[in-house]
Amino acid sequence: MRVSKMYAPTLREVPSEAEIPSHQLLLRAGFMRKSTNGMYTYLPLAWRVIKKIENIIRDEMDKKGAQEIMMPIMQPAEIWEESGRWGAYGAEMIRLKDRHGHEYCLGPTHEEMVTTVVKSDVRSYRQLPLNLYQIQDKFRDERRPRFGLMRSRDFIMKDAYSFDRDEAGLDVSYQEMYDAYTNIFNRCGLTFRPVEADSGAIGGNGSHEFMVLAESGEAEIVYCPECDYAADVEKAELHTIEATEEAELPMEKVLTPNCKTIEDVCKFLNAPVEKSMKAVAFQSEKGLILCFVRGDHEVNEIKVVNTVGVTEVEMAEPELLAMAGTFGGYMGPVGLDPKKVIIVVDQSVMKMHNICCGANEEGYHFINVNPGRDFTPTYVADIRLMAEGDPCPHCGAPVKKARGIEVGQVFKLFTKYSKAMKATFLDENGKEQPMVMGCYGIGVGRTMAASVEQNNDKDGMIWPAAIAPYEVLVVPVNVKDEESNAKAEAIYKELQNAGVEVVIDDRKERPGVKFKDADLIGYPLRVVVGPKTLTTGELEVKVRRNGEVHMLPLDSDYVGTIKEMLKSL
Ligand code: 9G3
Repeated sequence: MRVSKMYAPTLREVPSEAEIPSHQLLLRAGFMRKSTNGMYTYLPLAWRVIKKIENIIRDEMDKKGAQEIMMPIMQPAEIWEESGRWGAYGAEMIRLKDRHGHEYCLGPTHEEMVTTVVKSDVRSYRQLPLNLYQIQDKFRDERRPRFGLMRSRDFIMKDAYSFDRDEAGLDVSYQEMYDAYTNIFNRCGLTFRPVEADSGAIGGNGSHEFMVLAESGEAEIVYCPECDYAADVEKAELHTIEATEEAELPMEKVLTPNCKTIEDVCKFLNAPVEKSMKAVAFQSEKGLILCFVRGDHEVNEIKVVNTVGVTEVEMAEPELLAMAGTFGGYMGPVGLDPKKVIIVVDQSVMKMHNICCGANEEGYHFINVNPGRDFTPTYVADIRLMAEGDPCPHCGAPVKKARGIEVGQVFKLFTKYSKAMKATFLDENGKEQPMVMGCYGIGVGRTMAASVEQNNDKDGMIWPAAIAPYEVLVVPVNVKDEESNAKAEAIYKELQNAGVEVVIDDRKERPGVKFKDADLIGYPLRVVVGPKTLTTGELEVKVRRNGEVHMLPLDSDYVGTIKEMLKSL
């Protein structure tokens, strides 16, 4: 490739909507362009990176015996009705009709499709286990697409689905994918951590997310500095906090003027915040949900969703609160009608005594509220968000928090889809059994973006050689100097013949301009050839990652040395 011919239109100014380094740099260095909100065209450099990531994925998947297929991107409504999910997703699923009026969606994921394929052809236990995967565009109509490829509407996903005879088989398939993912992200040169993840309504310890550690990550993870525990904060389980015994005092209503937060109330009443409880109100398809945690704790939305068994929750509108007989800022569980509101109380609150909380009336709180005596929850559960310093659920040491980008997820589905969609097989005894399934995803574009988040500096991107768009850039410093230019062209050809992915910057530009572009695009190695090269008899090879310069004699096996250097980059 010649830079004079390469389609990599660089930008001086990036749009202000690009908030994070990967979004900015991928636009600035001419890797991609926005097509419309949340959709991007991958230009040649990005597409080369994507293809390399895909081929690493293919290699590791194939090594585990998974087989690649390709399913249509448009999916008929019927199969989603069969699984019960046509109605479960709202506007995030984009729906369309064909000329005959038949309904479809653009595939947001392919559990229904793959289950439909497998159930019609797999009859016997002898045909299992089976793992099928594809690498394909998905579409989800995100409410707020942002961060470039991190949260786009159109995105490339590798999705794999395993089918086993029983749970023991699923455990094996799951572990194989877990190991394949570890190899894939290592080969992509990422610093990552597999963490325990929320497995939603299915429950069990059936999900891990692969998190690339980065400041800009949208996910929050907790990890233990003393043992190997690590979890998505959405999943992190907390033990009940036991309270010391205490005599129950009579409940009283007190005036608490101008107290907006629980901290204000506690200050006003001169009470410790650990003896108070605060409320968060959500609305859902099952109606209003009021959640109560200790005053200094936070509510974990995902745990609430799982406890109540709803698909999602949103912050409740004030009108809803009024209808349920409460008032924002003064919400409490005492005197609420369980027919009008679902009351979810954190397990640790149930151990507390003589609590201070809202009285469902503007300007008033109750003191000396006692669970059981003064109110009855609809659900008692762990609904607390783990905070830094909370005890590790494995060893008790204080946990730490970090941010991460979720690039992969492995997930045990068990028989959720096979039962709903009647994907069964005949076991050794001729008995019909539902297949036991797993699903495994990798965000391919997101993996590229995550690599940029982890590998950049003020001058641009720094690609690990395994996924770099090209490995080496040859820079003739003065294309008008015939002799040295001819030498640069010869070295370019030599590297090309040796199988190195090489680019020559043949433009009539000043060296400074060429070096700036080289740093921006982030070629792992830059080889400079100028008149000086011929007089000293040495090539200058610069490593993008650490700025190290190596002088390689022209009469040495410099091609071999360059290939060797690339192996460690
Ligand atoms: C939908 C819409 C959005 C969705 C889904 C369905 C997320 C949906 C979860 C998954 C799980 C796995 C295959 C590979 C591994 C992960 N958002 N999920 O099912 F209709 Cl609109 O996609 N899928």
